[in-house]
Amino acid sequence: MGLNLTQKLIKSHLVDGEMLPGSEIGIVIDQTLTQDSTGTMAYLQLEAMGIDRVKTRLSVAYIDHNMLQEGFENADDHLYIQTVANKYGVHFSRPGNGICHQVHLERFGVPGQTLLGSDSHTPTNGGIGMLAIGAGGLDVAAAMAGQPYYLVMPKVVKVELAGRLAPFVTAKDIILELLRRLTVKGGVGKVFEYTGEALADLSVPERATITNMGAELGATTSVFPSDEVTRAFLRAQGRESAWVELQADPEAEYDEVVTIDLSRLEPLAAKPHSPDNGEAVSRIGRIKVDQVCIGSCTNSSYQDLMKVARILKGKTIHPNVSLVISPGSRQVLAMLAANGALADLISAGARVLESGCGPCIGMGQAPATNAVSLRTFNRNFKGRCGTLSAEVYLVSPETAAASAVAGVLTDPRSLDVDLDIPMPERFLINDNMIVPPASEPRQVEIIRGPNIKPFPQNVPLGGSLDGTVLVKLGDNITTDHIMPSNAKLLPFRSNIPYLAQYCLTPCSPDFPRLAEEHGGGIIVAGENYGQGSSREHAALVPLYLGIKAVMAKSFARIHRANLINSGIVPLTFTDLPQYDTIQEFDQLEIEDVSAQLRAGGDIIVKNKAQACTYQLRCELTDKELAVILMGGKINLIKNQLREKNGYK
Ligand code: MIC
Ligand code: SF4
Repeated sequence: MGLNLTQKLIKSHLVDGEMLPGSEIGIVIDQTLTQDSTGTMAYLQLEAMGIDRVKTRLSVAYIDHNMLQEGFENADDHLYIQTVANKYGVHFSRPGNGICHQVHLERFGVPGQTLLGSDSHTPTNGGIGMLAIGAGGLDVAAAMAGQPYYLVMPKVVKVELAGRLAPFVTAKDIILELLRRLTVKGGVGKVFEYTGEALADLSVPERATITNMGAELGATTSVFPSDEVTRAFLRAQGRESAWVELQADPEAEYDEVVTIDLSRLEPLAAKPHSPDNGEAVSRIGRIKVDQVCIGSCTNSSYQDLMKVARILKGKTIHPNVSLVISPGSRQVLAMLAANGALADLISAGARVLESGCGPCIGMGQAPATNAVSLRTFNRNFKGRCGTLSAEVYLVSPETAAASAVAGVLTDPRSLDVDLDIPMPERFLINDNMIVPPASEPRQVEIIRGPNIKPFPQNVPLGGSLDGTVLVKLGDNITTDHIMPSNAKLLPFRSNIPYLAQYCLTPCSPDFPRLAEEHGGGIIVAGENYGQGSSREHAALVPLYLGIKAVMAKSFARIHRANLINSGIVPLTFTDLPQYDTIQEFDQLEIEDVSAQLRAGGDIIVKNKAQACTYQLRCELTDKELAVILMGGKINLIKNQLREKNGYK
């Protein structure tokens, strides 16, 4: 039997377990990336692990999220990350150099290698044939310390791309179509592997748009083969030597197959407030648009922005539209500046920001009250843009640019402009904003400003677990709900006590106060709890507030791992009436919780308020069980190190 590409990539890195879907496997991690909003925690945790130097082939720390420097906080975080990276053997990509995923694709990604990143869009580098997975900061820190990464062997979905895209229909429309069909939880436990005759037509940045937004399916990752298109991209980046050919065996088997006929696609938009809420632009109609944002790790490559510049050249944006452009990397921005396209954007009225995440994570450019904002980004969760009443639509750069001129949502197929932008023979290469690690680590002093606070740590799981249901939530709660991020809160990513005042407030404004009054408690939720970002703050902050367990219909992959890493028990309802009957403020108790978890069967939860019991599940692998019993991964790692070093 032949292997598919995912199996090949896993097999060549497998150090533990068997490649049977659903069973736990451990893989070696070649490369890691962190960004600043998750990075401070990851490096604090790395420091706590007591190693001298990272053990990976390559680790890079990016600064791209917290770029507004309203006070000392973000600058302090940058300095901490720069110095800790320098000391521990990590490359440092300075603020302004670009968004982690885009820069990594340009300058560091290597087909066939594994990449673990403390950001949910790490799969972007699957666009060049990497096995690139997003994880919580602690898992990334453990990988930097040389530990394998453990995950459940995913199912592999073959996505067959047939036919050709019509003019003005784009890679963004392909992934919006997949999301429309499969929903934001359709990819949980799966890897999406792209094949088919259309591959030859898709450039690396287009592939990366698709693998990037595969995160919104809840997928473990997405991957494209490494072929001549990949080789040409790496050659143009001066890195052809990194290229290897990689593809599935001809007789490879897959768990599922999805076929998309590209010739039948038309420009799509994901309507508010979910990336899977896609509909044809032509059907939504010419709604009035107030803001257009172009950029993010999904759609801000050189070719994307060149197309936008072509559409805008010689025109002026509509007087009622604010157009904001955040280029994906300094390479992209420098090339637009060198060839004059930047002048076309500026002349048309674009507000050009520095290279970074910017408005995508609510770092500025919050739209007006009730505004309609079109964005080329990947997430349109309610409130993420910084304005609760705003309506955010996710679209391609072509749709965004056409609409910025017209002032209404516009199908780009109405444009009369040549958008054939070939990939450059040679990108403008300048790595002078990437600081290599120090050769004399001992001389590097780690600088910690007052914003860097210690992270909360749990205690080993006791005999019984009891608590009050502090909140009962519905389906698809995102980590943006659990731990909101915006220009006001992002500066406090190293300050868990401060962030705790905002935990779950978009759903339940009193949640932090209730948690404090009840001395912690239990969260109840519906399907796909914790979808979206990898931020482990969505677990660390509840831990700080005394949350002991989350009971949900189902969990998103990264958030579930983050809960376990923090020693918070993730329990799953086995039937819906259980969820229906449970009420806020019910008193719950799980007797002998450690013994019940060890036994691995149903977990009996007593509802003391309603004098009834429920059977929930907590399917943990052996590794996860060990972490939960120890009260979190840091405790377990410290314990292992203590045993290794022979002291008690
Ligand atoms: C996001 O897009 O939500 C983020 C900000 O990049 C997050 C990371 C974070 O919360 O810091 C992600 O996707 O993991
Ligand atoms: Fe940054 Fe947005 Fe990409 Fe997250 S999704 S890494 S915030 S650009």
